[in-house]
Amino acid sequence: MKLYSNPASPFARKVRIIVRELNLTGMVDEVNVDTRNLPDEVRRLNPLGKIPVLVLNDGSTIIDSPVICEYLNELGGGKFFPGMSIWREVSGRWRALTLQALGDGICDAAVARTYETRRPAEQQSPAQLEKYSKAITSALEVLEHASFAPHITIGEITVACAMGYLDFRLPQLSWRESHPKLRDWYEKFAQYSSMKDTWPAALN
Ligand SMILES: N[C@@H](CCC(=O)N[C@@H](CS)C(=O)NCC(=O)O)C(=O)O
Repeated sequence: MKLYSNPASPFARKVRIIVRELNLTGMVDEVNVDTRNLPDEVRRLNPLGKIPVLVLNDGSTIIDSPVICEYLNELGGGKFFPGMSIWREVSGRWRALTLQALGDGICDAAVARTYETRRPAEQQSPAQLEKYSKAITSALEVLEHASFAPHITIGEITVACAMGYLDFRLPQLSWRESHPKLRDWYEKFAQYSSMKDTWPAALN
């Protein structure tokens, strides 16, 4: 299988963590692409022009990190996507998927904010920048009071990738000071070797 990825992408990082946790590294060839100048090959595979993209050995394509992660979880017999559990909602599937949506939402806002600040200063929209910042700080407030599972789910992985991306692209946010519970949880989570092995970095 071929994974079109980028070392700075928090969405690709989710996939790369699952690959490592499930010992699938020998089956997945990670190909780094420049998201500022996406190759036509990737645009053909994903009409949305985004990574990550996973191409299976039969040539079929899976896009969007939640879908790719769930596919690899099935393939590798993982437990990152809990099954349905009506009576254990807090530790069940909907908690994990909602946490994933929150983490992905932070990344959407942080990535969009990063792209906005790369535009010439006179073209940047202060209202858009404010909107992205507000989404990030509001989501952080919710995460400070969230209950994280003792076992890892896709929710925990996604939130950890979001925090790593904030440290990488928005260090001035200094989120740790005002979110001590989240900080303590994250500092432990960041010790997993799959986290250390996928630390965000610029491509060039
Ligand atoms: N919902 C998508 C988001 C993917 C995404 O936004 N990827 C960014 C890189 S971090 C990208 O490819 N951006 C290229 C662009 O928008 O031009 C997912 O979860 O995979």
